Amino acid sequence: MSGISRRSLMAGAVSLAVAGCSDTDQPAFSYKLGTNLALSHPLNVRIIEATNRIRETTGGAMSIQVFPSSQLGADPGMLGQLRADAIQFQAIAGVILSMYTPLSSLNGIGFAFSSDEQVFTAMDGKLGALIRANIASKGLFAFERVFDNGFRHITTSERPIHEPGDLEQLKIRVPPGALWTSTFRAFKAAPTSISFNETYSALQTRVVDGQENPLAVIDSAKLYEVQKYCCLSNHMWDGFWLIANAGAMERLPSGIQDIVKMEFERAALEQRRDLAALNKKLRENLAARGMEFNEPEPSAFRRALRESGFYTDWKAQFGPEAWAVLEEYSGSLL
Ligand code: X2X
Repeated sequence: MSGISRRSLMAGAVSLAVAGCSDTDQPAFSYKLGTNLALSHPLNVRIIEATNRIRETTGGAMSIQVFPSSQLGADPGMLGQLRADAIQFQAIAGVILSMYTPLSSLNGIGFAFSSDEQVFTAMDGKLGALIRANIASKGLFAFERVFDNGFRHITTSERPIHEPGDLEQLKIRVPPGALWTSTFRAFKAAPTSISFNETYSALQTRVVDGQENPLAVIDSAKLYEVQKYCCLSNHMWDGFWLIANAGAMERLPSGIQDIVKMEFERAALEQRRDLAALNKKLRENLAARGMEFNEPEPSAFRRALRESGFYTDWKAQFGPEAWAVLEEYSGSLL
C-alpha cells in the first residue's frame, strides 16, 4: 500500500460511488466470503469489521457478505466455488489449500517454528512471498498478510498424550491435506481426514478419539465439550490465507481494490494481535471448562518425525529450493 494515501483511495471510491450508485442503490459489487470458523473467532470478527469499513469507504459500491461456520460447505467444496466465481473470497488454511497449491503447506512442517515472531517474520518475508507466488500461479489471488490460525495442540477424549508412543494407533481427526496425514502417520497414529464442519460430531460420536487444533479453535468451536485432555504439543503452525478469485479481483476498479487490500491487511494485523492476547488466557479458560493440560517434551516428538524419514520425504516433495527458504527461517530441520 506504500505511496497511496487513504485520502486518495477514498476520493477515488467516492467519485466512483457517486458516478455509479449511492448508498441507497444496489451495490455495484456484491461479493461473498466463506470461512469454516465460528462467528466468534477473531478471524471472522476482524474480517466482518473490515467488510463494514469497505462498504462505508466505497460509499456502498462494494458489499461483501461473510458466511462463517462452513455455511457454504466444507473447505474443499468452498474452494471449488471460489474457483468457479460462485463465491469471491475464502479464508482457508494453508495446509488445506495445499491440495491445490502444494507450497502452501511448507509452513506446516512439524516443529519448524517455535514462536509467533519467528512465524510472522517468515510469512511476511520470503516464505510467505514464495507461497503467494505459488497461489498466484494457480490463478488465485492471496492477500498479502496471512491471518493467524496458530500453533496446533492435540486433544483427546480417553487418555492424555505425554510422549509420541501415546499416539500409537490413536484414531485422530486431521483436516484434509496430505501433510496432516503424513505427520500423524509418522507418529504411528491412525489419522482420518475430516472437514472441520464434521469434526465436533465425529468426536462426539467417537468416530475418532482425538483431534488437533490451536486453542482459539478448540474454544470457539466448543471442542472442549467433547474432548477432555489437551497436550500442548505445538507440533505445527498454520495460518489462514484470505484468497480471492483472480477475475473477481480484476473486475474491481483499482480504487476499490486498494481499499479492499488495505482493510484486509489491517484486519489480519489486528487479528494476529487478538490471537496473541487470547492465547495468554485460553489455557485457563479451557481448564475452567474441565480440560486437563500437559506440556510434553517437544524434542521426543521431533525425534519421532526425524527418525521416520518425515523431513527427508517432505524436502524431496517440496524440492531443495523451497525447502531452503523454509530453513532460512526455521534453521536446519534434517
Ligand atoms: O479444520 C481445522 O482444523 C482448522 C479450522 O484448523 C483449519 O481450517 C485447518
